[in-house]
Amino acid sequence: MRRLLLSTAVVVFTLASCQAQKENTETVVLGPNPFITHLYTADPSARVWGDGRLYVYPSQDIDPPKGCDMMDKYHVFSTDDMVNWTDHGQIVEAADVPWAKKPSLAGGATFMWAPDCVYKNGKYYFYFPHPSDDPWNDNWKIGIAVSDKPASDFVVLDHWLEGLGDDTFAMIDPNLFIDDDGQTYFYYGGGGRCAGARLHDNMTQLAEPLTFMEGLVDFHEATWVFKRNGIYYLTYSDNHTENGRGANRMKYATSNKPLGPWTYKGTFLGSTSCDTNHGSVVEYKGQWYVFYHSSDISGRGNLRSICVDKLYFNKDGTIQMVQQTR
Ligand code: FUB
Repeated sequence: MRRLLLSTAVVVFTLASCQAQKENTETVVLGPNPFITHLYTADPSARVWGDGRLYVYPSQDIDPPKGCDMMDKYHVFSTDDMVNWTDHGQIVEAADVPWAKKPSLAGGATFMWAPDCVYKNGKYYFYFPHPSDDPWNDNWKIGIAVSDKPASDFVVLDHWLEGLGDDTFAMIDPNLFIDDDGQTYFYYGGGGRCAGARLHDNMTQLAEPLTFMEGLVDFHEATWVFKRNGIYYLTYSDNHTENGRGANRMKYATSNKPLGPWTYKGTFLGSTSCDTNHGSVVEYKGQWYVFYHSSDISGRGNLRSICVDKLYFNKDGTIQMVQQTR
């Protein structure tokens, strides 16, 4: 009898929490896009940490822009309701990077492009790409800043991520993925190339040489890896153009292993008002979201603003086309 009562209680509790999750999913009404309007932000990497908040780590386009040369001064934003966002302020800037050969970079360019952040061993690791020398596009390195907190007190390490190898052409858009067994993977994606490798548990060295990802179609940049129901997903931006200008879309591929080979699945986010596209995918409070950027505020490709929309999966795990809202 006691066991029956207990299992009844478990069923009731489970039903109640399912219901709560369903209600929560259905009642979230997102605010207007772009959702950060006081700064120009791009390349949003969204993460959910143990404090129950969702954090976004984007890059910042500095006005006036000079291509993407003058990007700098990473800020962190967070929310607990997907509507009200806190700007936690700046965490890292180019001037903090001890190994950057700044004077040699054309026109003092700061080149702080798309970052990512992960939590491991009690610390937050913030990874960012930055050129270490001229010619800048052949000499990208991945910098690391570490903190005990998700949105402040980051200290840039005096060395870049070790083990990247000699070929660092277009080594931009770092992305980190931690699998269920605790193994961390590092990926980058730029210049039409996407590579990945296991990361050492110290989070500052690759544990093996980078290998290029197989099976991606029309890959341009902006790698993002996540796992859902045992399926690994790799999302990226393509090379699509329209009317003679960039109009990149987000595509994805799936695998049963974190380093592929990958099976191409298609486009899930169409072009925005921006030449580039760069997104991240995350589940928060029972709802999946895609973060990306547009030029809806500025009308200029190098002054971008971050956006978020709901993401839906079909029963077979494929991703539905995102309805971009404004
Ligand atoms: O923001 C600079 C670069 O533009 C990023 O690294 C790319 O993904 C593209 O968004």
